Amino acid sequence: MASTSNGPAVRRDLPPGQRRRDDFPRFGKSSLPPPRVPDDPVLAVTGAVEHELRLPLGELIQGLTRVDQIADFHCVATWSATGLHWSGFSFRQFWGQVVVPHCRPVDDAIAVIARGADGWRAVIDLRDALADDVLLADRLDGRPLDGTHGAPLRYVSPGQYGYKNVKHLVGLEVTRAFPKPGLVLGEHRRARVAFEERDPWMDPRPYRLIGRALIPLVLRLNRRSTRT
Ligand SMILES: Nc1nc2c(c(=O)[nH]1)N[C@H]1C(S)=C(S)[C@@H](COP(=O)(O)O)O[C@H]1N2
Ligand SMILES: [Mo]
Repeated sequence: MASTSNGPAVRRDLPPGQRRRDDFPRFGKSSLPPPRVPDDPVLAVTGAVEHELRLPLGELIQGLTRVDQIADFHCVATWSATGLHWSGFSFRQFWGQVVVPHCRPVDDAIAVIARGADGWRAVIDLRDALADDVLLADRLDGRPLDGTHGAPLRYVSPGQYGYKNVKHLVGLEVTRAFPKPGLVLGEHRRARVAFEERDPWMDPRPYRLIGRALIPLVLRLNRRSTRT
């Protein structure tokens, strides 16, 4: 989209099939309130590794470099929130400085299964996990993450659809195989926004229509579950 001299300074196109929202609503499958954050939150690294690790978040962030990043967020149901300011730690640095030396993943590891405290899970191809812009984020827009957006720690991968951006992150399970995705609104192995990899089987066009139709219901369920 070309900008005119009087128009906004920055005007970018969204990825295919996406529509901008002005807000950043709580979304996702969960119609339950956000999970309670324990006093001493821990991230567990398990699976195809020599040594499993349970890492208190306070320790995890020691020795890692804080990274601030502005990124857009794209839900597979076609809404996008733009210009979110995340702060946290590079997943690649975490992998290289913590997971590889301390856990020793098997040579043929291909993915990690990221789990949220609410039972959400996403399988993440290591090629995507090790991209430049993937963060373990603990802050959003200048404040600690709240229950709405994934306290205390969130996996943030702007190049992939929202469903790979696991909130309330509690576990990373290293794996040698990619589990078979579900048949109905399943999880794409890569879920790259730029290639519109919404679903492992379904064409993106019908998927867009289904996603759009579901947005009001999912918003309503999420709103109801966060009302106090
Ligand atoms: N733990 C957890 N992570 C999750 C979800 C969830 O329900 N639980 N929903 C996913 C989906 S489908 C989307 S679009 C985003 C929504 O993030 P938001 O609630 O911060 O907008 O979180 C993703 N990560
Ligand atoms: Mo989503």
